[in-house]
Amino acid sequence: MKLEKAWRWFGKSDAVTLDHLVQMDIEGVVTALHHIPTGEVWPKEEILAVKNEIESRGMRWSVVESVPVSEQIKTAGPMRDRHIENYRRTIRNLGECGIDTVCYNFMPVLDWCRTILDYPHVGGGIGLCFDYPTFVAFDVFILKRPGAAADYSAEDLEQAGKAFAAMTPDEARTLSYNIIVVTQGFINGVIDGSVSDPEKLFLEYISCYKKIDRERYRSHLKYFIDSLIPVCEEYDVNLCIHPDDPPYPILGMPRIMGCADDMEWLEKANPSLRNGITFCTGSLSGRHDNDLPYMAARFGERIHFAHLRNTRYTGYKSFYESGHLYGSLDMPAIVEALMREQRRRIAAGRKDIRIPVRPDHGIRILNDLDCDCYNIGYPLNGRLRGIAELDGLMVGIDRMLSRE
Ligand code: DNO
Repeated sequence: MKLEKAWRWFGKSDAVTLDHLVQMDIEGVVTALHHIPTGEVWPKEEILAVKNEIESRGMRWSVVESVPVSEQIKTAGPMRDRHIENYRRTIRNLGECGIDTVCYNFMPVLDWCRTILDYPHVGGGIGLCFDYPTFVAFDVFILKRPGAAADYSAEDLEQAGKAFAAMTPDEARTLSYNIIVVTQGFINGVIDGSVSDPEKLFLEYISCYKKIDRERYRSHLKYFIDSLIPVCEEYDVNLCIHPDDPPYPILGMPRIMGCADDMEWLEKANPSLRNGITFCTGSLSGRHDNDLPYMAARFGERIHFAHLRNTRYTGYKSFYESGHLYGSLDMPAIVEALMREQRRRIAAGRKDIRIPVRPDHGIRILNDLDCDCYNIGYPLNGRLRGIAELDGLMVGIDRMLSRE
């Protein structure tokens, strides 16, 4: 048995249609009701409409990515309990419609973060990159976050100074807009293209974290999880947290889901297997000391969904996205660990043996380069190449395991 081949679909506005997914042999669709504002309940009729569209083509709505967690919940603001109650109602509605896996993240203000969106690959492809000195330059010299310089070493600041000096004013503006808006808007980020001064609003959001350190932030995550797990248990829904990307604190705010210690904390915080993990290899690879095959095996029982992609390290805390199979990560060892976990679940008689995997991001190649119709990081050909590579890998590992 292989892991379920899944694909992120952004709904009716996506240039890659559900019919395309059928042609690509996709089994599971990963999607969300992107039009519902964060904090509000997802109505059952709307969930069912999307589910029926997917099922009428012989696929399943395999994972919700994501039901976004509001800043009120993350910062324990005055609307926290109301938003959590709405989240519980959404889980209940999803469960009643037979949708059993919900991905979320608990990253403050920003979701994923990339500094270069057109990193050149051999032969003309382009992909995404996180360059740490460029990121520090954004924080200290462009955004000018109060107190930012104190968060970095002299060496970091020197490198950032050089990166900033090499930028034109236009490049600096684009960098900031890419980080705050372009990479966030289409995934229900807190700031979309409609505001007149995104940097000002961004700084306001960041300032809400002034008094929230790592321990306090963990307590906010625990409060959220403890409020949801009883509903997840009752309605058979697996909740799975997406790791921080990159997996360490940025912009002076805590990030608490980036390594094995954090996952151990999660497990202890609420031992229910409904309290699960989205195993995102690309995000976790941002810490060079993360041993991903070990983590996939160690936390396997609560991994309900995986994002597979590779990266190559270019320097201290810096990397570029190198496609799916090849790069600094040992992808065969990671996939083997997940497939062994699936076999363990079958042997143990567990019901949730499906582990959907989606090709995460992709390099823009071939005619991806001719159109701007795809969301940043989500081109058609690059991801299709990724799922094809991963599928071949799974066929080989399945054969190997069945001979043991
Ligand atoms: C970026 C994605 C993330 C992810 C969320 C999950 O491409 O991997 O935006 O969907 O963090 O909540």
